Amino acid sequence: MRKEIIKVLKENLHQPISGERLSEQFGVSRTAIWKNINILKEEGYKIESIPRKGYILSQAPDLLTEIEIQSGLQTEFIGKEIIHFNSIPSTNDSAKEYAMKKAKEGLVITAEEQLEGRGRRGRTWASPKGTGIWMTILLRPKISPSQAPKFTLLTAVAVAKAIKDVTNLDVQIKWPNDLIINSKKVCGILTEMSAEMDIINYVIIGIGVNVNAMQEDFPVEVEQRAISLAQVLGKKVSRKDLARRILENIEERYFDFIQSMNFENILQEWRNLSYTLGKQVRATLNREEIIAIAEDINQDGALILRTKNGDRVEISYGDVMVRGINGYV
Ligand code: BT5
Repeated sequence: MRKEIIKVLKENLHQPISGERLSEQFGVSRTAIWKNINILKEEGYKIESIPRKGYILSQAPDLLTEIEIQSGLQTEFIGKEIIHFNSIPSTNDSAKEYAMKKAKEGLVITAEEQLEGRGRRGRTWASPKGTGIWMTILLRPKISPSQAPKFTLLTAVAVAKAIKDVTNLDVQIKWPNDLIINSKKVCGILTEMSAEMDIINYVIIGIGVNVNAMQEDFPVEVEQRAISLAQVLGKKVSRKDLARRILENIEERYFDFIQSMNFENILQEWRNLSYTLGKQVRATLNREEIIAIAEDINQDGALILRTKNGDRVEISYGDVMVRGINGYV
């Protein structure tokens, strides 16, 4: 009911809505309405009570809740259902549980804080409360499991563009899954899937964006490598606006890819946003370190390197270090 109350108040931003009207509309007592208004206030909604007139919403909090993300969301299926947690071990783990319980494609899990946020290969992802976007999207694409890595590239492009759309900041993509600004990591993506021989059961795309974190919010182990949008801009960014734009940008590219089965547009966007291509990189191949120039990526998201003696090498997973002005990043 609280979601519905907010909806009504949002539709009537300039006109107080009486407790009586709300109680009639929802078939509950005026005291029940009053109690719910108080809970909403505790959640951060600024609701004024104008004597003999009713309630008016003057400010909504920057929370990653269903109501806040959905208001103004222009998607057909991604984010039609959003489950929001105040605190959770990991939105990817939660999405997995819902996926196994037959949740619909497009479900989004969001959290204000993750206690066990995960990176790749057992690494951790710092997710301090209320400072970032920690969210996971569930998809059920009818394509072969070998195509799944494409979703990481697609998401990296979609998030980079969303950041540009909302803040006008230019972010670059460091292969395979980092978004960086000023050589520091502002976003990480963790794509996981469940599949059988030739079909995908589900893909879950976990996205972590440092939005309003300050240096002291990051744990010491990551503070040298991490950066937030607010740190670069010198002002706060609306997390809900950015989350909404991310969902829209992902859906647009997802439709484009699934309907055409052509990944070229996304690859081209990826190349234009790449931090890695054209630079010297350090990579590990068969336990041996190689130094090479990153030439391109292929359809499967593998990085194509050219070594000094002209050999062409493909790297499908792992990390590479990219040489920048201050050494390797
Ligand atoms: C990633 O892994 O970059 C994937 C991160 C995905 C996080 C999202 S949040 C929502 C969803 N739920 C989850 O549990 N996870 C996903 P990887 O490339 O392995 O990078 C991990 C490394 O990034 C760590 O070892 C740290 O060095 C660094 N790191 C950790 N937290 C960071 C942060 N908040 N900002 C920048 N760097 C961070």
